[in-house]
Amino acid sequence: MTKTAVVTGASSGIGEATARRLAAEGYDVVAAARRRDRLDKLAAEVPSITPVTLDVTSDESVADLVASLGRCDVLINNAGGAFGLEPVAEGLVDDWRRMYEVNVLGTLRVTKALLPKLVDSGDGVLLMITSVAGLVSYEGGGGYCAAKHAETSMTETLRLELCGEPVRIVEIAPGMVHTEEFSLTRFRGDAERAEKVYEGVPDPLSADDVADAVAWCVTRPSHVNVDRLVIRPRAQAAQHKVHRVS
Ligand code: 8X3
Repeated sequence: MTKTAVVTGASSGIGEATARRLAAEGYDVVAAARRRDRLDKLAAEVPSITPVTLDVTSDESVADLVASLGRCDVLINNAGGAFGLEPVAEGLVDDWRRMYEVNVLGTLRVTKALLPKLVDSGDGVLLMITSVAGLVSYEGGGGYCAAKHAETSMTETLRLELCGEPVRIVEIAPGMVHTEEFSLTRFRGDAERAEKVYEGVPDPLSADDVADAVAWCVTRPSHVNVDRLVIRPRAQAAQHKVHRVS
């Protein structure tokens, strides 16, 4: 029996890399995201990937995802993002609302909807892609750090509440990952500002590095729960300690 893995936010970055990697590991992968054109391209390239249009902020869209699934053995809650880098004193309520909608409430919505299938699988894995922003706060991180802290807390709570059920609850908290869109989204399309984040950093993590960690976590034996895996580039010893070369 081939296991099914659902990956949210699979149209780019960590989500796309994870969908590809889990397909390579032998899963039937449901790649879910809003941008269907990108998912269709991905599915055309990788036969075991099925595209599903998903907006995690919509109850209806999440219900459609569930209805499209036969089974779900693995759920990768990856959809999310950062909007803005203003200090709290200048925080934009709309940005914060979006960050809560996508990162926190979107994750809640998808988790609630798929938990019964994960339990029914008899050996489920629910994996949250959070962030080091869920563990520490940094200037300008305001709404993103708050949202990611909420996701981290949700993960810890789920692990307690599901103790005794056949579902592992795993968190991967990445540090600096250079993807095509994360910083571009945060800076509202300002490519120069986005690239500065990674300037001079010898080797930030790539989306594939995180996908590799995901694959390792989900392929451990069923009794092994990797509670939290913090993954950073060697050049980033801590949030504010980043080695850069000029
Ligand atoms: C992204 C990592 O450091 O920009 O989740 O918050 S950071």
